[in-house]
Amino acid sequence: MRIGLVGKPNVGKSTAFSAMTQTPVEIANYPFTTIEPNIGIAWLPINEKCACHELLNKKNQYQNNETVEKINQGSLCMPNTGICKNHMRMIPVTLVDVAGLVPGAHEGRGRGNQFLSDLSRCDALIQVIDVSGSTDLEGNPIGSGGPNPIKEIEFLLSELDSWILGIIENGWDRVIRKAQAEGDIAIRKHLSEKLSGIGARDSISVEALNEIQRRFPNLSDPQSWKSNDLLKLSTILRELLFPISFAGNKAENISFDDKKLKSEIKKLGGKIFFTSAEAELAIQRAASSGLISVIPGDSNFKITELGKKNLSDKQREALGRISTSLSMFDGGGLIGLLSDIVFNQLNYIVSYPVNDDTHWVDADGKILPDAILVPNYTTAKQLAFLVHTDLGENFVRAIDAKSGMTIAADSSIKHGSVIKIHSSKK
Ligand SMILES: Nc1nc2c(ncn2[C@@H]2O[C@H](COP(=O)(O)OP(=O)(O)OP(=O)(O)O)[C@@H](O)[C@H]2O)c(=O)[nH]1
Ligand SMILES: [Mg+2]
Repeated sequence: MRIGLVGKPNVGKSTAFSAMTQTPVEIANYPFTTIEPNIGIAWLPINEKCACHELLNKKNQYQNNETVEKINQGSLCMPNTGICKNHMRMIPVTLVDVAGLVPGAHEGRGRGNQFLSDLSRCDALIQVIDVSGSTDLEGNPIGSGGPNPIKEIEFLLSELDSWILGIIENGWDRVIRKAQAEGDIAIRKHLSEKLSGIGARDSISVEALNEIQRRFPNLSDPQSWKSNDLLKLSTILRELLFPISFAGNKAENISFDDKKLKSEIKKLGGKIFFTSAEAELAIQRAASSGLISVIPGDSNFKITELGKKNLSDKQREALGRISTSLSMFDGGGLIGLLSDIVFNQLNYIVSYPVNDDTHWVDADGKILPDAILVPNYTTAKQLAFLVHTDLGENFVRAIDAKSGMTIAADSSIKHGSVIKIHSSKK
């Protein structure tokens, strides 16, 4: 899973990146602080209790004090990557924080749109917008009175469309000549080839060509399309390739009507979460220093023993104020937004492959070592391929370890399922 952070310069993309990945990066109050992309891992809590909670209940039915001892640690998992604490299992999501984009980037303004290729292979985008009005459309600090964030959204979407248009327009005349001999298949091939460079799935060209026909039933045959028709196709491709959500950042100083903004963004087909990346970063830094403990996506914190010894009254007060300001926003801030994208919008689910469906362990006895993100409706056999090609090729059947039921090769697996895959190869 790969999510790109985009937006005009100086809105807080890198601050959001740093808060979510706990990686220090350059942050400053002027445009184009970031030039080379920052790439890092955000740990996203699964949106339901980890499977180890059910395992614990199962064990408690049959066992005694030894298990109770482990309850205190709040987890039974031995993850290969990430952690599980209080039955909250974290999964990795790659974040890409790119350079700011200004209107006219596709014509080479600002940093141009070279960097957009850094967004290749992203499954979705988060556009960070400035809802405090403290920057102009090019990211220059202006104190207050900045443009309506809807303008930021409109220009960014149109720059993305122009970027995709540039990709598919390249070689279009040649393809049209080819299509006169070979038919529309030449167009499909051209689109697939061009778009594979930015990580598009093979079926994208067919999906987009079907969609353009549905939206514009009177549009001429592709062979006579002009640039403005190709732009319509680019918009559809952008929507298919890069579903986009919005972080209304600097929200502690919001200077626009939040309800109006929400409904305007809804009309554009998106969803906004109000955030304060700077506040989240401050909380995160205090947590990384061991002074406080926080639950991801929660604005509350607890002062640790170390914090009790080292935090001054002033620092405690400041953290308290920050936490209160974060509690004003619905939806769990940046992690809430990430969770919404992964689980609600992209509709991914989590599965725990194991080697032993009684004890839910791998070959080395590690409990629930892997929690993997897969698209909803992934079949048991597809899951086997994702775990290992060998397992997919020699697939016999899968067992749902929670229910003990067999899952047929082409049946979908469920969110939170613990799966043992039987293969014909020993
Ligand atoms: N008030 C306020 N300021 C913020 C917030 N998030 C970031 N900032 C500030 O906004 C400025 C820009 O932050 P960056 O994270 O560097 O912005 P960016 O979008 O990555 O900027 P470029 O890399 O130049 O495109 C910095 O001064 C941050 O401290 C926020 O939630 N509230
Ligand atoms: Mg930046």
